[in-house]
Amino acid sequence: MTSTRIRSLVALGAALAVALLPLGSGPAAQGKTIKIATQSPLSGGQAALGEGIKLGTQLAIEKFKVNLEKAGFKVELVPYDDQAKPDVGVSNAKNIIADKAIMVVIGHLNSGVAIPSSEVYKEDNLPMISPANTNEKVTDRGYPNVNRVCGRDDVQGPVGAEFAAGTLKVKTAYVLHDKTTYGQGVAEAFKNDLEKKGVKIVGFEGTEEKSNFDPIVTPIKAKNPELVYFGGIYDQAAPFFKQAKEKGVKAKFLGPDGLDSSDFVKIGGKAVVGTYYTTAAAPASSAQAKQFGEEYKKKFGKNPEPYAAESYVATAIAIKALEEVTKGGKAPTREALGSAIRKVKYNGMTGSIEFDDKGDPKKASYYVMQVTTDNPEKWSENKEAKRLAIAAPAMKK
Ligand code: ABU
Repeated sequence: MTSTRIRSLVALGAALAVALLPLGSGPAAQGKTIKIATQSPLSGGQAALGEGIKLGTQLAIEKFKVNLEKAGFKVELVPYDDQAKPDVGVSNAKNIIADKAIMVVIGHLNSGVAIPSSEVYKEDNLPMISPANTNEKVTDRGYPNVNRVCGRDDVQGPVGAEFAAGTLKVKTAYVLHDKTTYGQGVAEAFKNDLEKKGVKIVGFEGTEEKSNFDPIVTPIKAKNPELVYFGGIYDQAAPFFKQAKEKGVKAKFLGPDGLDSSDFVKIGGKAVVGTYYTTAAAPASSAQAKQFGEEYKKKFGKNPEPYAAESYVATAIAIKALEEVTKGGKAPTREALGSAIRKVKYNGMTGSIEFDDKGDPKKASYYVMQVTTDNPEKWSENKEAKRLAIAAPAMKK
């Protein structure tokens, strides 16, 4: 056989191989792995919510990766444990941007971790879609790679204040926070709005205490407020409210979405039944959320924690955008994916989502809930007292 004939046969073989690829695939796609990272606390006191972020993402990848696989890509989840610590989140973020197969991060749980970590993602235009970070600074920096599918604390705080003053009709409140970007931020937003509504703030302080709240509870008891608000997360809020109740504080209890976890009652027990909380996580009552809950329980043997559904939605949006930028089997770039994510119009479990120019959903839902049972298995049955859809505030100049 002449060398010309051999070259022709090789060329024909290559052409046939390309022709046999699935529709839409191209040489760039073959064997390429697209990694989707999560960053959330997978260890420590906030692991219940952090694991939900990982598992919600996992479920969405398994459900929606089919088109990317048909195009020749492998799609993989790479979960990172940020331990709810800013320095760990940043260190993980450096490893994440170094892995060029990682195209998007779904995370974090804690705004105080998301904000510095996303400074690192920004260095390489790596898109992040947060399912749960509510502090306004997450998106108010106006970064093109940073998005969230949930609401914001400069709305959530006032939603809580309106409920406290308008519905509970309290006249006095004591406001405590955990000194984090999130906890202090939402507590200030709540307090400022409550004051405007004429409610007297009899105390405002921050604490990092996790177990012995005696020195805090004693003065609160002496001031006898009608409401005690805790801006922080359930692992700290639950023991605080439990001890306050057991030591005779008669106030109503209220907090933000950091309380929204079945671990709140696992830790606080009967003492925290009746507590009110605002949240930006959709309660598991809609038909689609119920179906998600069933699929999640079947796969993982447990109920989804709040923000697992939002993680699923964030991942579905990321995959929709990945399909767009890999059309024709093109290898995706982080920058192209970031632009495509901003353009996605998504309609699913938590409603319709379209991002504004800073990465907030144009409209987000906020809920006021009340804890109805100390059974963690029944967290999804908590009573919905109020539901509001509110437009994202414009970018602050
Ligand atoms: N929004 C709930 C989780 C706390 C945070 O945003 O930091």
